[in-house]
Amino acid sequence: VPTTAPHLPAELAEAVHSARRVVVLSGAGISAESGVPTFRDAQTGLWERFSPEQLASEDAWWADPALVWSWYQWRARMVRACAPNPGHQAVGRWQRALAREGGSLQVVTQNVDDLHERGGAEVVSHLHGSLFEYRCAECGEPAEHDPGVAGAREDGAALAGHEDDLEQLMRVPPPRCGHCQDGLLRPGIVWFGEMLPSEALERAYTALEQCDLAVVVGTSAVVQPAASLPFVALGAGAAVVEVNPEVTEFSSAATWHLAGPAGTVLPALAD
Ligand code: BJW
Repeated sequence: VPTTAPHLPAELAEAVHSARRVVVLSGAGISAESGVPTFRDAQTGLWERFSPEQLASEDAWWADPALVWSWYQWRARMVRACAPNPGHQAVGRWQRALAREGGSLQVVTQNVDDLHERGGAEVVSHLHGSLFEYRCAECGEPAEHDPGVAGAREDGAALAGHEDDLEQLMRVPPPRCGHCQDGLLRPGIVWFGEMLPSEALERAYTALEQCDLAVVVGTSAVVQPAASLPFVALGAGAAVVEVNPEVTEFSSAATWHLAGPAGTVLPALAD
């Protein structure tokens, strides 16, 4: 994996230079260099250590709300302790530069962290929700305050040694909804088998249909419907550059594949 800025092919450099409407479609890999685990990477991926069936579906929630709640609280604490990396920051700089020139850069992310925002970029679409938003599992009302902090241990570090062992995870029952006073609050995450928020998906389709360059970064491109979005850009005649140290399901269709980490390659594209 190269750690020095890549030399961009001349045609790609020209496409980047002339692009006025850019979309960055990101996945977990853009946050990997911040210390946030991806899902499917060998050894370090969350799904290597935890079972998605036990944690990331509605069935899992109803089977054991305290386990699912506590696992997401651990994830939220872990993300809070991480900082945006040069990849997130490059996206923010590129967005501001294009806006100054009358263009636009729209960020569509599958990530449930807030590192794009903390890296200085506005996000038009969080396709899979957020670790920091909650709603009632019964009445659907969003929680007004982040209930994760109250009653939860702030010392994420104390749990760090046990994070790969659900038996050791300190179980905190989910709080009740302040609106209906009955249902339990659940994480505002899109689990397997759930529909994506329709506005977020519509904004993503619109952005990709209208862009002249899409950058697909840090995603294995296996989870639908997000994995189909790069094809929307290609179908609309846009060039699509993939940034990923590994070859993915999408690589053979990409206009360019830049094999390197986001924190090195995105600054080379943005600056
Ligand atoms: C770097 C890097 C560096 C590393 N720089 N890069 C068959 C059966 C059942 C269901 C389905 C089925 N076929 C399709 C489905 C539907 C299902 C699906 O797609 N499943 C597939 C896995 C097969 N999709 C859904 O269920 C979606 N809903 C839906 O379709 O509704 C309609 C429907 C309903 C009922 C039935 C069927 C359809 C919802 C999907 C929600 C996904 N949610 C998750 C979990 C969120 C919870 C949580 O955070 O805990 O979202 S899954 C997980 O994967 C997470 C991610 O957003 C998502 C994508 O992962 P991502 O970002 O690509 O990460 P990785 O780890 O896969 O890849 C990281 C990449 O980074 C790698 O390529 C690395 O190389 C790279 N990398 N370091 C750059 N430094």
